[in-house]
Amino acid sequence: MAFPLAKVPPRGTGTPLVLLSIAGFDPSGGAGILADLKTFAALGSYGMACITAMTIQSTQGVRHVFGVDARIVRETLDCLATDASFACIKVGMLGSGEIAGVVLDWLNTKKEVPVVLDPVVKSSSGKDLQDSAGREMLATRWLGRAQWITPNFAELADLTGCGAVSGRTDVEAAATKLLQLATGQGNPGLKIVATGGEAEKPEDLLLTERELRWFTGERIVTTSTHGTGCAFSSALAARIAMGDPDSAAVQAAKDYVTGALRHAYPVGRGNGPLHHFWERPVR
Ligand code: PXL
Repeated sequence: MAFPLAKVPPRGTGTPLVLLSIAGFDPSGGAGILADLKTFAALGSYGMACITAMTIQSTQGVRHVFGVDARIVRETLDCLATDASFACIKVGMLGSGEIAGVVLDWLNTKKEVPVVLDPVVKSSSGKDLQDSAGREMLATRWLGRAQWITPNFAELADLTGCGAVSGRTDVEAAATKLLQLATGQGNPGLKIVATGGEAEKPEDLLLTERELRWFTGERIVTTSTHGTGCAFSSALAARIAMGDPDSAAVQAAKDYVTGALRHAYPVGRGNGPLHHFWERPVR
């Protein structure tokens, strides 16, 4: 039956902010692009996505990882860019040096768009989500392109070669080293959020050229933590796109993730997802 024209709801008048996630696909929806797009939507933005790798996984862990053909990645990015302007681009799992190179080359043609890089290395279940060439490229070339980077403490150690990083002194030293590496790549303005959500006393460090600030969080006891880093970096991208000052963007992303952890619901038998729409409950 045709829908009577008069009953068609009016289209929204505001133009949404369009965000792009370049990341892996997690079919269980807790991490990767599905989590990113849910987060963008929860924060009122429109999300587009380019898949870099397919994973086979459930809440119980990652079984396999398959990279997407680099030509598909490049053409997807070119296709979307002829159509939309992005307010911010979030980059998550890249999977390999080859894909990391193709994505970086493309991003270098879009210098005006801020990039939030979540330097994903391993899944929480310990599976490699990045090969050694990709890890190398993150540390040696990507720090020159990202405006923001959101490593957890293990990723911070990996990127800087600092060994194990724990406690404020270590984290500040490693983040300072990361900023020096970025400066060496021509990017002294890199903004680093080192996320310490896994720690007993969760604390995140914001380090920029101008600011060193700790954000103390609340420990939420839950097993539904799969994709916490994806949600954080996507929420940060959404808030940056909205024009928040640095500290306000970090605090807002943190508050969003804390709420999504607190309201997480049981899905699957393993480490479940966050409740991305906790501020607007859905069944
Ligand atoms: O949470 C890191 C992560 C990022 N991206 C994808 C993942 C995971 C963890 O499993 O599967 C696609």
